[in-house]
Amino acid sequence: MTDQYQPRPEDKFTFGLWTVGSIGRDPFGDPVRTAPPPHELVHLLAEVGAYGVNFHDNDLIPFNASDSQRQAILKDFKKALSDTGLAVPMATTNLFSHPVFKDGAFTSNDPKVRAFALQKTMRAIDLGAELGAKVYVFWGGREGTESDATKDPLDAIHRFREAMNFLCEYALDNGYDLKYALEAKPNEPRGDLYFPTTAAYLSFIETLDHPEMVGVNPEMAHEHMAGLNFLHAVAQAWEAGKLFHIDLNDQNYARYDQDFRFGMQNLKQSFFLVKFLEDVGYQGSRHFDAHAFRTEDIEGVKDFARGCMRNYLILKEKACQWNQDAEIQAMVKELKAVDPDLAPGKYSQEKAAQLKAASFDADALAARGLKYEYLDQLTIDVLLGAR
Ligand code: GLT
Ligand code: MN
Ligand code: MN
Repeated sequence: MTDQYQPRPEDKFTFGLWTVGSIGRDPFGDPVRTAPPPHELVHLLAEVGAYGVNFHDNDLIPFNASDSQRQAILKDFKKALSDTGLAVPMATTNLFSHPVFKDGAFTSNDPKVRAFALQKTMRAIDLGAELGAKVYVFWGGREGTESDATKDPLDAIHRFREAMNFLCEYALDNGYDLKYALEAKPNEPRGDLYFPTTAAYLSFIETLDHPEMVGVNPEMAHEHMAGLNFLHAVAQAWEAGKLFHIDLNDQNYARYDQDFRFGMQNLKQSFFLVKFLEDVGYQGSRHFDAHAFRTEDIEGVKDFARGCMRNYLILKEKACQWNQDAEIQAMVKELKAVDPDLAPGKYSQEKAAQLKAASFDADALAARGLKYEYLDQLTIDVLLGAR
C-alpha cells in the first residue's frame, strides 16, 4: 500500500485499549485471540501510527488488582507511553462488565450499587486525569431495562442526572481540566437503554447543573443501530458546541453492535462524515471504537487498525477533491443562493406583512427539476475514482 495515506500525529487518530485488545469473544463463541498486556498494545498502536490510546479503568487495571499489581501495570504503561510518545486523550469507566452492574450503575434500583458506581468512577477519573486525559466518556451500557415493570423511567433519568451533577462537582473540586462526553446507544447489552440517541443526550445535558462541562461522544454504529443518519446527529452536536469526542466505526443498519473497521461498510456515509469533520475544523480525537474480525490474529489486528486510519485519510482526500471540483461547487453554490427580499430572517411585523403579501407560483416552483440525481452521481464518481 502506498505511503500517501500514512497517519500523522496531527490526524489525532486514537484507539481504545479494548479495541486493539479485543479477544474476539461474542455471545456465542469463546475468545479467538489473547490480548497482549496494555504496555504492548501501546507499542502496537505506535507501530501502526496512532496518535493516542484511550482506556476503561479495567482495561488497564483489572477489577480485583492488588495495590502492587496496580503499581507494576502503571509503571509499564507509563514507560510505554514515554517510549512511544503516545498520548492518552480520553478515559472512561467500565460500568458494565461486572455482574454487580447487571441492573445498571448510576440508574440501578439498588442505592448501594449506585454508590459503588460513583466510587468506581471517581477513582477512574483520578486515573484518567493522572495520565493526562482531557475528555472523559460515559457509555451507560447497563443503564436500561428489559421490562418497564422493573424500573420507573423517571427514576432512571433523575438518578442519572444526580450522578452526572455529582461527578461534575467532583472534577471541579479537584481542579481537573476535564470535559465529559455522553455516549448513546439504543439497546445492547440491555433490552433497551435509556438515552438511546445522541439527540436524547443533547437535550438531557441542558438540564444539568454544569451543562458547559458536558457534551457528547456520538458513535456511528450506535446511531445506525437506531436506523438514523449519523452525520445529522454529529452536525446537531457540533452546532450545539457539544462534539467533545467521536467514536468512528462502521455498521450495517438494523443489526447488533458490529463495531466494524471504519469505512468498510457505508462508504458514502463515512465520506460525508469525514468531509463534515474536516470542513468544520473539528479538532478533537478521531477515535476508532471498533475491533478486528474474529478471524484475525494479532497481525490482522494491525491490518484492522491501519485500515481504519487509511480509510479516513482516503475519504479526506476524496472530500478535498469534492470541495475543489468546479462543476460540483457550482451546483453547491446555486443550492445555497438566497433571495434577500424573501428570506424569512429575523421576525418583524413588516417582514411578516411583506411575506404574507408576496405572491408565489407554487406550481412553477414545484415543477423545477433540482438536478439532485446528477449531483449525487458526481459524488459517486468522485468516491469510486471515476472522476
Ligand atoms: C464498549 C462500547 C463502546 C463504548 C466503550 C466506552 S465500551 O466497547 O461498545 O461503544 O464506547 O465505554
Ligand atoms: Mn459500538
Ligand atoms: Mn463507543
